[in-house]
Amino acid sequence: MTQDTTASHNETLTISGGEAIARMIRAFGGGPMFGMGGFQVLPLYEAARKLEMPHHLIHDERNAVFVADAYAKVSGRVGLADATVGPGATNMVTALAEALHAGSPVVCVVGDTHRDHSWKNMTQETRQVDVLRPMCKELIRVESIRRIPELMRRAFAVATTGRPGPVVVDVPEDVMHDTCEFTERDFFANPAYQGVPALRARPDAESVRRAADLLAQARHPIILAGGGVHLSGAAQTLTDFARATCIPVAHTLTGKGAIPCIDPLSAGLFGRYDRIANKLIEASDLILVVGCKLGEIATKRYTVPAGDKTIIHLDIVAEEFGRTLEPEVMLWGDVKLGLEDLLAALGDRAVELCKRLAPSAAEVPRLMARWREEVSPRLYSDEKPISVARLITEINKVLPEDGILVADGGFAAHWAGLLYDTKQAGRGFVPDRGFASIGYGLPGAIGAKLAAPGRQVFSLTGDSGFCMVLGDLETAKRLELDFTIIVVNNAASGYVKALQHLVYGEGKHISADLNEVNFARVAQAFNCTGIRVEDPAELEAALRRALTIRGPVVLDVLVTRDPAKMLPGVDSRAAVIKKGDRIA
Ligand SMILES: Cc1ncc(C[n+]2csc(CCOP(=O)(O)OP(=O)(O)O)c2C)c(N)n1
Ligand SMILES: [Mg+2]
Repeated sequence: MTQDTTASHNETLTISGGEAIARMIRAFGGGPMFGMGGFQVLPLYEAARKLEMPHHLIHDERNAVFVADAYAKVSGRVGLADATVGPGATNMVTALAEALHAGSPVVCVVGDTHRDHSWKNMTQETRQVDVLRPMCKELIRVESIRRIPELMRRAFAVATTGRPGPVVVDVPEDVMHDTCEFTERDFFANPAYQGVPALRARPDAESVRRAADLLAQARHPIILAGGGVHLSGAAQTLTDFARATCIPVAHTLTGKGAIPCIDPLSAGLFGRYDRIANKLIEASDLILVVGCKLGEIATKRYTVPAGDKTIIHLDIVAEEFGRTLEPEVMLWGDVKLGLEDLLAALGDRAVELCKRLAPSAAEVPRLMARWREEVSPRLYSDEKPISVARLITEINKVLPEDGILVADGGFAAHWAGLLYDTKQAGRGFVPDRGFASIGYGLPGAIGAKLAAPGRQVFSLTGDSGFCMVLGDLETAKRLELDFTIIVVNNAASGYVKALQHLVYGEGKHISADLNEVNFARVAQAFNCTGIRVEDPAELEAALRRALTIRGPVVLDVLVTRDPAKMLPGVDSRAAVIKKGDRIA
C-alpha cells in the first residue's frame, strides 16, 4: 500500500471532499490532471494548489480526456481529467468513448449539482449521469463525503483491471465543498491499481495445451496483433514468441509496434489498408489472434480473415471471443502470460516449427521489399503539393527509434498506420482508434509528451481535425512541451471529399472544402514555432529542425488537393473502392 505522508498517521485532518479526492489521487501517484474549473469543483483545484499537484487548465474538457487517454496509452498509468457540472461534463463524452473502446485506464472527476437544490432548474443542470454512464466503464456517484477514499480506490481498481477503461466519479457540489474529519490512514492506495495491467491472469492450461498442439502442426500460421498487446505490456514477449516460432505478425492500427515494423517477421497492417498482410492471411491455415477485437477496419468489414480459418484467440476480454469469428481455442487471460505459457507448452516443438516455417517466413521480407519497390514512385514522390506517402517516408527517416507518432482520426491515422515503421517493440504509434474522432492529434501529443518526456513526439493531424482543437496550442505553449504537430494540410475534410468524389462522381462534393489556412502563422500567433513546407525536398530538413526546437512546433505541410490521391494507400486501390464501400 502507498500512503500520503504529509502528516502523522493519527492526526485529524478536517478537509473538503475536493481535498480528499486530491489526496487519494496523490496516494495513487497520479500524474498530471487537466480540466476547466467551475464553482462545483473549486475545492479540488484548491487542494491541487495547496498540495502542489500538477493540474493544468485546458480549453475543452474533451481535450482533457484525450490528454488523459494518450497519457495512459503511452505510460500505462492512469490518466486523469476533471470537469465541472453540465457543459463541462457533457464535453467529455466523445473522449470518454475513445478511452472506453480503446481500453484506456482513465479516472475523471466531475462536479454535479448541490443535492439540496437539484431538479429545480439549477444553472447548468442536466441529466449528466445518464449521459456519461454509457460512455464509461463505471460511473461512481459519490453520495457520502466519508466514502471518498473508498470510492476513489474503487475508481482506480475498475479503471485498471480486466479490460481497462474510463471511470467517472460524479461528485455533487455539497459533497465536494463540505468538510469531514479524516486521518492520514484513510488515504491508502493499492499500488497495483496505478496502471495497467493491474492484475494478470493465465489462460487455463488445457486450452493452452490444445493451442500449442494446433500451432505445432500448422503449415502457414500467422499472428494478428491488436492494441491489447500494448495494454498487457507484451510487445517484447510477442516479438520473442514470433522469433522463436518463425510465425509472421500482422497488426491493426492500434497494434502497431506489437513487433517492430522493421522486423523481418512483420507483415505490416492488415484489414482495410494493407501491404502484404491480407494475402498472407488468405494463404494461412491457422490464425493466432492476440489482444484484438477484430473490428470493422481490421477485418475489412468482416471479410478478412475469411470464415474458413482455424482461429486461436488470446484475450483478457472473454466476451470478444466469437463476436466476429468463432475460435477453435479460446485463451482467456493476459496476453503476456498467455504467450509465455504457449511458448512453454510448445517446448522443443517451437524449434521444429521454426525450422519448418523458416522458408515461408523468409518470404515475408522479400514480399515487403517487392511491395516497396513497386510503390517507390509514391513513397519518394517529388510532386507538389506533397504526397502524403512521401511525408511518411520522411518521418520514417527522421523520428528516432524510440520516438512516438500520434495520429489523428482523419486520413492521417490510416496513412501512418500503413506506412509508418516503428523501429522497436512497444507503443510507438498512438492513434485514437477506439472511437476515431478527429481532433485527437493535439491533445494526444500533449498526453504522449507528458507520459514520455524523454522521447521525441510527432503528431499527424488533418487540417479540419486541427481546427477543432487548436486553442490548446496555448496550453501546450504554457506547459512548454516539446513536440511537433504535423498538419496534413489538404484544405479539405479530405475523407469526406474523397468519399463524395468516389460515390457521386468527380467534383460532386459539398461541405468538404476548407479555406486555405496558414497553420504556421496560426502557430506563431500562439507564440509557438510555425514552419510551412510546400516542397518535398525541404521536408527532411524541416522535420530534423523541428526535433531541435524547444516548445511546440507546428509543421504545416501542403499536401495533395486531388481527392483521388487523398485515399490512404500507395497503389491504385482508390479506383477499386466501389459505390457503397465505406473506407474508414
Ligand atoms: C468528430 C468527428 N466528426 C466527423 C468525423 C468523420 N470524419 C472522418 S475523417 C474526416 C475528415 C477530417 O478532415 P481532416 O482532419 O482535415 O483530415 P483529412 O481527412 O483531410 O486528412 C471526417 C469529417 C469524425 N471522424 N469525427
Ligand atoms: Mg484535411
